[in-house]
Formats: sequence, C-alpha cells, structure tokens
Amino acid sequence: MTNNEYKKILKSKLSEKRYKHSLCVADEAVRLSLIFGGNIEKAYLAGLLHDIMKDASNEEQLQTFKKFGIILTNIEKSAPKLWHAMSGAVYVEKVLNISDLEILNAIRYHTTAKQNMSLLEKLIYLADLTAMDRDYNGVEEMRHAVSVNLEKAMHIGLAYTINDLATHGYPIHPDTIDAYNEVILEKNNTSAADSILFSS
Ligand code: DGI
Ligand code: FE
Ligand code: FE
Repeated sequence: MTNNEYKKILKSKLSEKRYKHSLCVADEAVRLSLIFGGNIEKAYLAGLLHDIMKDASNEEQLQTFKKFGIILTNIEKSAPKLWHAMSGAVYVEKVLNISDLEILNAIRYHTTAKQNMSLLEKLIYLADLTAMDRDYNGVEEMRHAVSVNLEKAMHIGLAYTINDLATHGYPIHPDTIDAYNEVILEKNNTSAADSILFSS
C-alpha cells in the first residue's frame, strides 16, 4: 500500500483534528530522523499511523484485543487512554498487513514509552509531543530539548507525564516507570557503586 492509500484509511477512521495531528507527527518524525539519522520512510509511516485507533470506541478496541488474543494487565484495563497504542499496533499488523516490527513497536509504545527503546520508538514518542499542532504549556521547552538531546527530551516528556498522572491520581503503567528510571539511571552515574560491588 502507498502512503496515500494509508492516508485514505486514516481519514476514514479519524476526526479531522486527529487526522491533521497524524500528518503533523509524521512530518515531525521525519524532521527528527533527519537530525538523528533514523530511517525516514519508517518514521513517516509510524508517525502517520500511530493514532489510527485513537477515535475507535472502547468496545471496538476491546473486541480487537479479544479477536487477536491480546491480554490486558489490570493497569491496562483501568486506563482506556492506553488502549489506542496497543490496538493501533495490532490493527496495523493484522488489518493493514504491515509486518515491520520497528514500525509496529513504535506505534505500540508511543503512549507509555518503555525501557530500551529503539531510535524509531523514541522519535515517534517525541514527535507526538513536539509536532506542529501541539500547543500545551511547555511545548517550546520540549521542542528545544528534542533538537539538542534525545535523552534529555525523553526525561522531560516522561517526568511531565508521570507528574501529571500522579497529580490526577491515575495509574501509571510500569513501562512508563521503567522508561523514566532508565533515563534517570543513565544520568546518575552508577559505575561508582559497581566498582565496589563487583571488585574482589
Ligand atoms: O494520543 P495522543 O493524544 O496524541 O497522545 P498519547 O498517545 O501520548 O496519549 C496521551 C494520553 O495517555 C494522556 O491522556 C495520558 C495518557 N497516558 C500516558 N501514559 C500513561 C497514561 N495514562 C495512564 N493511566 N498511565 C500511563 O502510564
Ligand atoms: Fe496516541
Ligand atoms: Fe498522537
């Protein structure tokens, strides 16, 4: 299928606003790929399709999980906003027949992030936060961070999300916590402790 064909399907599944957001994330993902040396075609396609199930009803998404044997954890069951990333990835794989695991995982983890993210996964996670259509408080700080340092931008994005979720009393997905701890541990040097713990 061509990108134009994917766009037609996307347009039929999304509101005008969400469709435009998808185009903006695709463009932003390409811009970031050019800076950080990622695969341009994969970035565009993953960005384009990342929210493909965002406007699907909860029922439709739950039916998708049932149909394709996807089991939700209790935290996932309690947080419908997480579903579109999981149902989107499985829709893109099973219905659109895209088998590229990098693209599927970039869609799958674009909302929670996770530990050990690939470059493409990070670029889609960040492009979602810095795309042209975004205008939340702090978006300029995010745009600046992303053009300087991916890890710093991941840190800001994850800290903002965790802070916001905790403030509202929402459950935080373990993948989000794992991603956050990973950037923090990379920043705080752990090798000093290792040099004592592993010396004989
Ligand atoms: O789909 P978008 O609006 O473009 O952005 P997104 O896929 O990053 O979704 C953001 C929503 O997901 C936002 O309402 C917060 C929610 N979210 C992100 N991580 C978590 C989460 N919700 C819960 N409960 N737990 C999380 O770890
Ligand atoms: Fe999303
Ligand atoms: Fe999005």
